[in-house]
Amino acid sequence: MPFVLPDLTFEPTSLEPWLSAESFSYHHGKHHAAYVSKLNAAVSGTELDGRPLEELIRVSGDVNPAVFNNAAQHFNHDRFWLSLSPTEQTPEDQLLEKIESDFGSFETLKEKFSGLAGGLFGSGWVWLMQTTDDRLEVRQYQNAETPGGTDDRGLLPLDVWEHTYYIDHRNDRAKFIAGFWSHINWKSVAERLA
Ligand code: MN3
Repeated sequence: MPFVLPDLTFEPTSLEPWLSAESFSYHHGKHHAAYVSKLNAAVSGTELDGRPLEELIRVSGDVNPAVFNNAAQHFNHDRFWLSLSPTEQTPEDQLLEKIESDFGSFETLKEKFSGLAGGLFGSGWVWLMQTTDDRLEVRQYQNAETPGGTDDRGLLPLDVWEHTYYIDHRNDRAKFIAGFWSHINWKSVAERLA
């Protein structure tokens, strides 16, 4: 079964003015779609055909960049869209308790995450992670690098490639990051907790 581009779970106009329908038409409709079609082309007719996405990420890491980059970006973008919400939410219950115990407060998590997102040089991602020893951490990932296929759990990603924010915010990455906090689907993030 080839991989398919997942539908967005919200109307593409519903996150405006933070991210516009035009930006989703490119970012979801062209960038993410291209990762999926290139991934299918790279595995088609090979021994990797039909393997699960996270397995493809694991086995292709250092040896097959055409598979790794497209598989990892498919994973990253799928989780990113699912982590977005048209309405502002806040973390609750077990997730909030873990944030407060591991960062001190939700505000400290926001500062730390925003700092790493603003400071990432070049293209990449920042993720809120749950490690195998059950600690929450914020990590930077360069380019297509991903927690997908690893033993740590990626809870909340932010895409800080320029293609995410250049249509709506031009070079103002800080403004894009500030708006992220009003558009997070914390219910979906909490479902990824182990
Ligand atoms: Mn992207």
